[in-house]
Amino acid sequence: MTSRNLPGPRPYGPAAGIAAGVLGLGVAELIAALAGGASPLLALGDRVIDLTPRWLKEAAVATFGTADKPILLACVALVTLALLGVAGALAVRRLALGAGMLILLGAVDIAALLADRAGNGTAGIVALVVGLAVGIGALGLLTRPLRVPDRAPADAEAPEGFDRRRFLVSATAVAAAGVAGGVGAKVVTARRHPATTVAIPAVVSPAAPLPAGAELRIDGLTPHLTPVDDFYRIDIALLTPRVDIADYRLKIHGLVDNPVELTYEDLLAMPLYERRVTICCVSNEVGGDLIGNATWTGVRIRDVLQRAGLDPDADAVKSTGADGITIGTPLEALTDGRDSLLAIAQDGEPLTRDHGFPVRMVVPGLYGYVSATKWLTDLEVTRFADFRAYWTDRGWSAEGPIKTQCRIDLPGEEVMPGERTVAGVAWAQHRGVSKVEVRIDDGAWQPATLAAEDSIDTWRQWTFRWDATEGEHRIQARAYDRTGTPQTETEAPPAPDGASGYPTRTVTVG
Ligand SMILES: Nc1nc2c(c(=O)[nH]1)N[C@H]1C(S)=C(S)[C@@H](COP(=O)(O)O)O[C@H]1N2
Ligand SMILES: [Mo]
Repeated sequence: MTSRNLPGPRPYGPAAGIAAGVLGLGVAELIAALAGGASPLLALGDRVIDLTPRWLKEAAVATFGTADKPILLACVALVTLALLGVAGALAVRRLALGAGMLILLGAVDIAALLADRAGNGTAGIVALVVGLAVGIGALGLLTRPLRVPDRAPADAEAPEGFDRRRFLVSATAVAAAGVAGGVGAKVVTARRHPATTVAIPAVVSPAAPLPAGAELRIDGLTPHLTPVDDFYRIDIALLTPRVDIADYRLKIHGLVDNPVELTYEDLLAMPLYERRVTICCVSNEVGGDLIGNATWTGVRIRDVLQRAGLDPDADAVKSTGADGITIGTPLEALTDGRDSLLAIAQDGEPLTRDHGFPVRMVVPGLYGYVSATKWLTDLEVTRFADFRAYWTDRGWSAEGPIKTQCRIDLPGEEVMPGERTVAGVAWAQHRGVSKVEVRIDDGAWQPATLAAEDSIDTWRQWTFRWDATEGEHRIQARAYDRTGTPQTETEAPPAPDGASGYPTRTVTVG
């Protein structure tokens, strides 16, 4: 009494598994959102990010750039759906097998929630357990009419008397209820964090006017100031954290005389400084674009640290973001007089969520992974010997001064013969760029013309006139910092402390 007369195996089992799983997940997401806990799905994605080995993460960033996160989420979703399908197929044979598979998947997710970086996993776990129970119940009901006797052939997935229409209607309804739960979770989360408008008070120390000639205005050359919308974004947050200004607290503690807790208003009431600083990512390849220059407004970090009073034994600050990241910064870079800021605004507007709203760190001269903490919630004054930061745990250097580098933006890969403009940007934050040289086809190094210097904390545009002759040519550039040291010729990958080598552009002239 089997379905031998039906053509081939039917997707009913997998469909039932996916529908039931989607319902369970939707229920879990909704309850987690209502309880203000971590999202079970995103926790899974976060764990995948944390466990991804360095080489794979670099390859992902290199291949997909900023699209690496949506792609990762899509992969997690696809794998989850596939496993739910397997659970459904198993449930057709025996419900306990399918239920066991769902419990296994739930256990993996619970492990991910237990490791929630922001320590917000408990409510998520409760939500997941409820979702799991609902999912198993739905799996049982959906697969009941499909369950085949033990000795039935393997391809028999729809016994006689199975009402296909009825199954499709109920499976669709179950899956739709799950999707509704997920949408509901999004609505609940958005409601809990209403958009707030913030007025940035007047600054006591505005940025110096941009020197004439710092922006060369050449088509195709990177502009001196990077618009917020074009600013590179690198972080481990699958979903940018939503931090409410009303509940915002910045804790300053550790090796201090008196721990301090500051609200957002407290920060706004302190003297505000406005500075242009170029920040960049240690993952930037030679010639890459994980770098940007902006005007930041904020409180000086040393002013905040002074309010707490520093223990002379301290040599580091461990900062924490609302995404749960920890970042270690040399105390010296925060107190030696450079413009290290707790920024609240970028280009005069409150920070965007992508770039760290409401408060982030900006430290001239250090790669972002050791200094530029977004969604900042905690500053612990400590010693490098006493902690490990998120990326130091993953093989990156504990300290990350920016390496002198430059990039060739122009010309394109194909040009006509004649006088051509070679141009780009060079950076050596907090040392300053003093010289850029260009060589063609391994010839002699020739000086490029530098744009006016904005400050030693910003990059500098440069240009070079090139008499392009027919054929294929190789253009290379190198920058010097103000100590007279040229950038390193030896090629090195981004890990563990920043890429080096000369940027190269091959151009076909003709
Ligand atoms: N909270 C938090 N802050 C963070 C990160 C992060 O993952 N989480 N990434 C850092 C890295 S590696 C860089 S390069 C800069 C990038 O800042 P941006 O995204 O505003 O350009 O932020 C830093 N601050
Ligand atoms: Mo970075």
